[in-house]
Amino acid sequence: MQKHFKSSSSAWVATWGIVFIAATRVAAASSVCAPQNIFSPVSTPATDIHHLSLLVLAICGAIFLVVFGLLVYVVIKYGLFATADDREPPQIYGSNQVEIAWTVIPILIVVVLFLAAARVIHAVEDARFPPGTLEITAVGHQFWWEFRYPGYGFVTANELHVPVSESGHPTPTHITLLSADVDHSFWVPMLAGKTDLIPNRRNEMWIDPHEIGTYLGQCAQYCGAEHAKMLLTVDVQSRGDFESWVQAQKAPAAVFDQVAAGRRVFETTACVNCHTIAGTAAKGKFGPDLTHLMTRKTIAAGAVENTEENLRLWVTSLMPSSPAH
Ligand code: HEC
Ligand SMILES: [Cu+2]
Repeated sequence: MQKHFKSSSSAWVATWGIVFIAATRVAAASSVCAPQNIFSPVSTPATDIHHLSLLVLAICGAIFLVVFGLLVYVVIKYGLFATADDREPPQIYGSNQVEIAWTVIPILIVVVLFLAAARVIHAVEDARFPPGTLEITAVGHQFWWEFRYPGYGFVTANELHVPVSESGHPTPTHITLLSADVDHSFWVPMLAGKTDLIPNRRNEMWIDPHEIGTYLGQCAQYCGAEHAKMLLTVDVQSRGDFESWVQAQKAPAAVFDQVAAGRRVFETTACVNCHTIAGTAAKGKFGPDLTHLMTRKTIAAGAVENTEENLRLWVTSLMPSSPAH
C-alpha cells in the first residue's frame, strides 16, 4: 500500500518537473533572439525539418496525453476517491493481449518516426542542384567564419551574402564546410539544420532561401572560450543586389591618401602575418580577410557593431603600448 502511493507521487513530481523545465526552456528561447527561429523556415531544408518536427511533436504529444490521462485517472479513482474495495487492484498475470499491445504499438510508433525521418534525410542530403547553384566554402575558425567564393575569387568573413532563390528561377547555395582548427557547427535555424565543420573532413549543406532578408546564425558546437560569440549572418539579397555586392568585393581595397600613415603602420607590423588586404603586401590567412572590412556591419564574428569607436577599441587593444592607452 505504502509502495503504491510512493511510486505514483514520484511519477507525478517527475512528470510536472519535465513539463516545467520544457516550459521555461521555450519561454527563455523565444524571448532572447526572435530571428533564430526554427518555427518560421524560409528555405527547403529548414521547411522539411520543421514539418518533421511537427509530426514528432504531435506523436509525442499524443503519447503524453494518453499516459498523463491514465495517470490522472488512476490517481483520482484509486487515490483520492478510493473505496475500501478499490484499495487492492485486480492482479493479472500473463495476459497475451496486453503484452502484444504494448510491444506492437511502440514498435509501430518507432517505425513511423524512422520512416518519416529517413524521408527528410534523403530529400535534404540527396538533393540535385540546378545549373545556377552558387558554390561557397565556409571555414570555421576559433572564433570566426571564413567565407570563400571560389567562382568569383574573393574571400570574406562572418557575413555570408547569397542570392534569393525564386521558384521560377532557383539559385540555391551549396556550402562546403571545412575547419581550420576544432569542431564547429554551422547553424542558421531559419535556413537549414546544423552541419558540423570537422578538421580534415569535408562536409556539405545547402540552402535555398526564398525571402530577402538577414538571417542570424550561431556556431552550434562548443569550440572554445569564445564560442558563444561566434555568430554569423546570412544576407539574402535580390539577384541584382547580390551581383553588385560581388562586384564590390572583387575590387581591390580602396586607397585614400588621408589614411596613408595608418596603412604604413598596418603594412609594417604583424597585422600582415594574419590578415589579407587585396592589393597590398598583407597576405596572412590566420585572421579574417580585411579587404572590404567596411562593407561589413559587425566585427569579431558579430560580437559588436562595426563602428569607428569599436574598431578603434579592437585595434588599440592589440597594441598595449600604443599612445591611445
Ligand atoms: C596573430 C594573428 C593576428 C594579428 C597579428 C592581427 N590579427 Fe587581427 N584578427 C585576428 C583574428 C584571429 C581575428 C578574428 C577574431 C574573432 O573574430 O574572433 C582578427 C580580427 C581583426 C579585425 C576584425 C575583423 C572582422 O571582420 O571581424 C580587425 C579589424 C583586425 N583584426 C585588425 C588587425 C590589425 C589592425 C592588426 C595589426 C595591428 C591585427 N589585426 C593583427 C588575428 C590577428
Ligand atoms: Cu564554435
